[in-house]
Amino acid sequence: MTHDPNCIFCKIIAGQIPSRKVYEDDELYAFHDIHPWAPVHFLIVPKAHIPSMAQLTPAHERLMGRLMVLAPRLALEQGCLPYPEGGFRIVCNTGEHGGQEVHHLHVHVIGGPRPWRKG
Ligand code: DGP
Repeated sequence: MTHDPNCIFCKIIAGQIPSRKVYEDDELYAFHDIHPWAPVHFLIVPKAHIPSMAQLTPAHERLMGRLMVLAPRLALEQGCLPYPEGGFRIVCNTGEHGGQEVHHLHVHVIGGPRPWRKG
């Protein structure tokens, strides 16, 4: 599995930097965002170091499908109320113009009662 020793999220996945884990399996890791925008705010990342969505290829379809199917399950477990009264927002910042700060592909899952700080 690809790993970048200088990547902060690779270090979190490897346990070299502490995180508040939400979920883990052999391919995916989820943890609470250090600067939450809303009552529920966690990140889901592939364990493999993929810099952003811009590097995805058809070989990643199954992995990204798993990530997207996992998101609503974890959102409910983390306290988001069910659809349609509750729900959540998915954000995947990509590249400089997309506002991406950490260059390890991650999906923000954001929810809880509004208003939120951002969005
Ligand atoms: P962005 O690249 O802009 O999509 O956002 C990166 C997010 O990662 C940002 O909301 C803050 C979060 N983050 C950055 N460093 C750490 C860290 O060391 N631990 C945790 N839990 N979150 C982090």
